[in-house]
Amino acid sequence: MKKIVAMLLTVSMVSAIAVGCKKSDSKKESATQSTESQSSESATESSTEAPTSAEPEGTKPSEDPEAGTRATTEVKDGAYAMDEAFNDPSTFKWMTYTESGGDWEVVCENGEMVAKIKSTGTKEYSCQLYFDGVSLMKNAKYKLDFDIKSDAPRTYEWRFQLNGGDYHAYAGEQHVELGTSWTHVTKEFVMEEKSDPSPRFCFNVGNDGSIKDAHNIYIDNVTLVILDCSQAEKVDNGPALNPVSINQTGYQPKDPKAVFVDGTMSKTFQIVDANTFEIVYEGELTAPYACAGAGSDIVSGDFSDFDKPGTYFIRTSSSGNSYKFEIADDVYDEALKASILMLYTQRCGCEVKADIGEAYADFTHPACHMDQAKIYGTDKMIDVSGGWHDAGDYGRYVVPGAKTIADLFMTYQDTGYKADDLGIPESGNGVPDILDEARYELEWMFKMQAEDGGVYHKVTCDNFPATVMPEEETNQLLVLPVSTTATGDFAAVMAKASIIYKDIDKDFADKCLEASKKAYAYMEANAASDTTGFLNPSDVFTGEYPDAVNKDEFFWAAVELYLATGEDTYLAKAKELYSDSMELGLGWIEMGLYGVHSYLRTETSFQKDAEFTDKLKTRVVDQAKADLEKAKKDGYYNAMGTNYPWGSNLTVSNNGILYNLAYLVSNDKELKDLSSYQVDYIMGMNVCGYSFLTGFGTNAAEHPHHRPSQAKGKAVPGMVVGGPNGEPADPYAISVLTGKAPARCYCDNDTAYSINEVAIYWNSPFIYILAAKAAK
Ligand SMILES: [Ca+2]
Ligand SMILES: [Ca+2]
Ligand SMILES: [Ca+2]
Repeated sequence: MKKIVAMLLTVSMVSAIAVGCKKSDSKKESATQSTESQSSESATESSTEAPTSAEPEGTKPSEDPEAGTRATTEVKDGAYAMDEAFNDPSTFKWMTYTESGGDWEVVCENGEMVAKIKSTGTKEYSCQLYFDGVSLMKNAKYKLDFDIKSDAPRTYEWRFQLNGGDYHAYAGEQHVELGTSWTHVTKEFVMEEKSDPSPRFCFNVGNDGSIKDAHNIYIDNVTLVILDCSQAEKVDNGPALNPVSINQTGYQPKDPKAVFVDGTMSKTFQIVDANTFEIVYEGELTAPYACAGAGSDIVSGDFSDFDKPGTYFIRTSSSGNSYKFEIADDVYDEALKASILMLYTQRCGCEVKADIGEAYADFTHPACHMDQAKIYGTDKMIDVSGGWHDAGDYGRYVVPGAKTIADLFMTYQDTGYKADDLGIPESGNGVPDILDEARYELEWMFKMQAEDGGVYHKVTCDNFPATVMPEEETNQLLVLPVSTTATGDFAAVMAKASIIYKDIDKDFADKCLEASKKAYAYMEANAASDTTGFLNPSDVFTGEYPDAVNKDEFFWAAVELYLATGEDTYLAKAKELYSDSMELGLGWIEMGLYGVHSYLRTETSFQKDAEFTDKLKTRVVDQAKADLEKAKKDGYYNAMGTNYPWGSNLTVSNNGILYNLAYLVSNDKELKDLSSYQVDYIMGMNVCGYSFLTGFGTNAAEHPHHRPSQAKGKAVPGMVVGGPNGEPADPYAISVLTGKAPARCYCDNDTAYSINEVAIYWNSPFIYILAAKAAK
């Protein structure tokens, strides 16, 4: 994943920073995604008002001594929402977006912003200068001013636009004539659409249809002043939070059950029957204690011993009521089914049908991405159809695909979930549908293996598509180079598949084992010399999944091949690669726990080295128990403290897998309960008061960053959104969440891709912990 770094930058750094720096946690994205789908700018301009009035051309008006210091977030008439004088390069915060052949450099020099354009590219926004960090309020009247000139006559475009979705303009002008002497531009406009806390202001100075030669454009004194906000609608930051949080879907009678209250006033709680309003249970709340993630004091209660089926809500003595919830044996059936069907709806290269249920009727689509893909840097075309779309985009990436498959395999192994009636094309074939779903991805992965055994990192177009359904993404598909992380993951997951499918389809299992061995041989020859991992070429902007350490992937592969073949050389290699400093991760960067899990969950006859077995077991149980102490202390049974990374719900679910594994090897019931609480957290027992599973809960995420959901204006059900991100990294989230405590950094907005995207591998660990909780 990549993110924009918000800090003081020197101007020469701007281009590099706009591409971002590596972030070592859960989710891929690149800063360029914030400008993805620029091509859809068919600008329904909603601004009205007077045309640009240009002052007499000539010299730039002399600068106000206060210029550059007046910007404020205050909302009042006369306030400067933007005040950019470019007199101090250390505070320069404009960014660049470049595509389709644009080639340029932007600097802040001599008190001006200078765009040194070498090539204008092919599109008007091939060279885009942009500024994030203002907001526009509905019905407010604004005045924009700036000075501009160019070395060579040309036209340009300026606009305030929606920072996501179709990127349409709120206000702007196209084909504005620009001469070689300074022009002062003044424009008044009223924001007529709903208030937007994070629009983007930009100058598009790429291809204007005429100029091709290198030239410079100079800009200065960019200001935006609120002229009249008497009728303005202030920015809406979402519904008020319910401070009383529970699993909004509910509980099975046997489940542990907890209520958390954000606030310290309440001393007691009651469970109220939602139909009869009868009080059926009364309990005490704890004394207040500090919740680090929420940055506040909370109280909590336990009602694990209340197990009577029905529909209820919790009433607290001074903090109001919780949302309704149910207690029933089958309370998770639909949620579990939907969280698996999410993967079916992500299928690429086949028709997706509505046989799985009415809720999916809007999301059917014909087979997509069927054209041959070009191997990057060559003219060779290959068929790589199939697999799952990764996330909110339509890329297909081996690394997260392998994680998703591995989670489904562990679900099959550890929870006994074997439903064969989900409605997917393979339902009723006698094979558990989660294995059929996993096989759909495995069949695609075979196509991603090169002849030398190495595995291509990903197949995507060169950039993210607009907000369209998958069959409408028709740009050239590119197969990106082999990586050792993809190859290691492939070797591991194929070996594991050969075990899982041995008794289901022997030929398929054999094919998986053969592919695994080929990939493993590639790792033996290449893993040690690869110290950088995969990085995007400069003209590819889709998810990178960068990971410079392949030891954990290699370790996992060695363990799985040992278990698949019984050959001691693989075990020896696994022990050689293992170290106590290897993180027990299930991320996509750290995959070590997959190997540890498989080893600890195999038949004891394979665990020949008792010392090694004990070491792994102890690490897993110790780590889970350390988390248990943290989780009890911090509230919401969450052990993340103040570290809520991008895709924190992945961390929550991965933690839940670790806790359940620790329970399976230790039989410590408290660890099983801790895993169960991670499900409750995702489904509503969190300080945000949101169910992070679309379609389930009174207050569930409804606006995920997910193209089919955005295109249809409703969310595919059963998707886990990324969740709170203590370092918001997209303009919308930065705008509405900056300054909040990490556990509260959530907003249900589809442009907030660093908060509210979805991904196959965010669903898959949730599938595991929900299936483990629901296991009868
Ligand atoms: Ca200046
Ligand atoms: Ca089946
Ligand atoms: Ca790794």
